[in-house]
Amino acid sequence: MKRIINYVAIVFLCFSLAANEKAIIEGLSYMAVLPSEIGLDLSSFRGDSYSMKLCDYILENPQKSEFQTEELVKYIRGFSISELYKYADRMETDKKKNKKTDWKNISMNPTVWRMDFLYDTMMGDSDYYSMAEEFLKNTDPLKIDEKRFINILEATDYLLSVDETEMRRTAEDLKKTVEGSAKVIIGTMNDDTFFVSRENVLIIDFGGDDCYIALNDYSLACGENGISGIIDFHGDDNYIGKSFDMGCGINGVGFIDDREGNDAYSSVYCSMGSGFGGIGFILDRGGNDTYTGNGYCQGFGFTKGVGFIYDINGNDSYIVRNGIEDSREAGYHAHLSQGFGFGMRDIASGGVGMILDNSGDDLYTGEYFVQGSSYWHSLGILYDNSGNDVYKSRRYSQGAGTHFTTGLLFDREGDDLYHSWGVSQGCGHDFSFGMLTDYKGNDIYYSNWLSQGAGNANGVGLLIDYEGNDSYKTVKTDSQGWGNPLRETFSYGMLFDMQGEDSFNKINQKTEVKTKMGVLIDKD
Ligand SMILES: [Ca+2]
Ligand SMILES: [Ca+2]
Ligand SMILES: [Ca+2]
Ligand SMILES: [Ca+2]
Repeated sequence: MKRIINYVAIVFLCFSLAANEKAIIEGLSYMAVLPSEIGLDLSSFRGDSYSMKLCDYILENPQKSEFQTEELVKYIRGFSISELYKYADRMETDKKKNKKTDWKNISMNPTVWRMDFLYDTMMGDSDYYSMAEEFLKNTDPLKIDEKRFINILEATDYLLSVDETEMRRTAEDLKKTVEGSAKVIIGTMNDDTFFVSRENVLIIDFGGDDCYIALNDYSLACGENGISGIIDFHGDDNYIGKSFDMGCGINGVGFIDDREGNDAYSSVYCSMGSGFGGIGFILDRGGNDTYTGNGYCQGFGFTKGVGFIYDINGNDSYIVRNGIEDSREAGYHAHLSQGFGFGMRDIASGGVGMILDNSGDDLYTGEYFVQGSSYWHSLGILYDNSGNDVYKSRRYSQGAGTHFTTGLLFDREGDDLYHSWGVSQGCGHDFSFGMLTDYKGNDIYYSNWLSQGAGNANGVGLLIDYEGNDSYKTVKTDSQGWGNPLRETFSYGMLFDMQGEDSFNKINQKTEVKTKMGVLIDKD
């Protein structure tokens, strides 16, 4: 009877909903579960003052994930950094913007940041906690001068909106105006090499194949309590960083806006679109690009931070390798990258990390915690809009949430390959939500265990595939629509394939409700 009632409610609801939400509602009905039952009631858990509203909202309303992601995509595509941050933090936006940037007010009081507690595995507990506490003190939402911070975000919006002609006309004036708040360097039409040794530097370059080199940590395109950026109009450029750079915002904004060319970005940690109580991003508008790092990079959002890469054109490679060995498995590394949100467990909520790749055949490779995943009250999103893509990872990846958090992977078009080892491809672990949604193309999914729509320890994992002839392969049975009971409450897993000739572990299987907590649906 309950199922019939649910069905009536569902038919009624479906007229007004986004595609993905409809699929979630329809799929859950096979288990007689309503969307409200997969959301977490956060009021029964202790929160902290650092949480970002969007992260909480999605955890409470996971069926709204696609809609909320499209909101973020809209702000990123509109180059509106201020609206993006406001939406992630408070889910509010302003129709009325300040008319003029106050260029004298784009840097705040200097703070000496030391944040290697994030990746220094040799550090003792007492150093770790005192450094983390220092960071939290400086990022305390109650103490931040919000007006000044919004001014910095709007200054960034302005810089992204200036075209080449306008920039040529105004660059010298900008240099004079900004003097004192940030250092401005204007490059030549030749192939320049820039060595950068400090934070809060703006570089504007109109031509040539350039090389940008960080001499220290916290330097190249690192905005600390201020703004730092590179606007490069032409050429094939090479960016070489250390850590906390190349689009790193620490209570400020750090960015790279590369308008053209095949570019190579390489750095170590906390880089290439990483935000710590601020926004860090790379906006690459064209060409075939390569991004290489060791961790905490390529769309990484830490506490009160947003980090993203928006790559508009070309066939790109996102590579994270080596770095910190993961304590769970020798030989593999904890990468925390490629659309990853990270909070400090039991200490402070995390932020929003995202990759938005608009077109091209792309490669994403990493090991633990990558490709639309997150840890502890955060949000990680990988959104690939088109092309035939390859996703390769090890664990906690490809739409995976671990501990009170959300991880999402959306792939809109193309024949894609998803390869991982476990806890991946739509997996929620420990009061978390993980979802992989693929809309078009003939896709291949491969993983060994706890994947392809798996919920574990009160988590919810969904894999939804719309069009195409797809192949799904797993080794263990805790996958492809699997959930387990724990702590007298739910875990749900769902694999929902809408169309096409599909194979599930080499069998053309039909819909199977495995348990009250797990379902595999093959509609056509
Ligand atoms: Ca250049
Ligand atoms: Ca490029
Ligand atoms: Ca792509
Ligand atoms: Ca696809």
